[in-house]
Amino acid sequence: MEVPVPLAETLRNARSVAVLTGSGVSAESGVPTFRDAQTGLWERYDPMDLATPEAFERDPKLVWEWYEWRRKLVGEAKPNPAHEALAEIEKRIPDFTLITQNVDGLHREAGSRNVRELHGNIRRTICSKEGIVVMPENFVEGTPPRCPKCGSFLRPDVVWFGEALPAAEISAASEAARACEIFISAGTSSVVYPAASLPYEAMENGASVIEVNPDETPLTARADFVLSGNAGDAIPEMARAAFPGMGL
Ligand code: BV8
Repeated sequence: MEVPVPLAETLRNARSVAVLTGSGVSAESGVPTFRDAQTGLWERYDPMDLATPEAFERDPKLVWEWYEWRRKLVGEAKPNPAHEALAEIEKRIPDFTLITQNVDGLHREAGSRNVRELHGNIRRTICSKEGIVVMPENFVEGTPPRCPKCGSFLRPDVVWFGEALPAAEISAASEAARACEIFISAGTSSVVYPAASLPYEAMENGASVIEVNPDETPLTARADFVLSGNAGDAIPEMARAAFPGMGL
């Protein structure tokens, strides 16, 4: 993959960079993207229908089992070269924010430090009523298990469609988007809001926007640079072009 020289130079000299990642960045770790056809017994379900409070209300057992299946996939997944390259770039940029829509925790596992998880984290479980985190050893048996304090169903600590994003996360993400010189959008279909509005906030404040995606998205026509390829190839290439000494 050819990384344009101006892109490499802009990244090398940048003081502040914000990155938005979507499930395409975890695809090469074996975590299906959000719109991938689900496999196995989940084939007949549309994630958009299951990742909602209404679905949990209607069939808590089904939704809990879907997340258990995804949690197992995530548990077996390892960070891929895209996650690793982003962690390396962060070390070389004075002001770096990694904003992720992914709920798999792989960025932190790869060593990224300043991470904003807009849509929560599938590895954390909360009480569906009080919102407090409940550790697995304290689950009260059941499918879904129940809260040891109030007896309500437990649920994954993720943001469902129709639910508000954690205020601290989205405001920090928006601040980083407005302050950055470079905004990199990688592995996201750029259709889920309010996350998808972040590259436009960056653009409005004069940032250069780089998109990394094998396919076109609504952002592609607006991006200053487009690396049309897999994140696992394109992001390490971009890092090596910007920071030749980087051992990736
Ligand atoms: C909210 C957690 C309001 C759960 C997820 C306008 C403004 C505000 C809201 C809306 C709006 N319009 C519509 C809405 C509602 C809705 C929305 O955006 N709907 C869309 C579908 C139109 N938004 C919401 O409901 C949000 N909440 O706005 O609440 C509110 C306010 C106050 C008070 C109360 C309520 C909540 C959105 C969060 C939903 N939760 N995840 C879970 O994971 O189970 S979102 C879910 O989809 C994933 O987290 C994922 O991040 C997201 C988007 O998917 P992508 O990550 O982009 O993945 P996708 O599969 O779509 O695409 C993968 C991409 O990767 C593709 O482009 C592909 O080409 C590419 N790719 C593939 N392989 C690779 C690759 N790229 C690189 N390398 C590869 N190898």
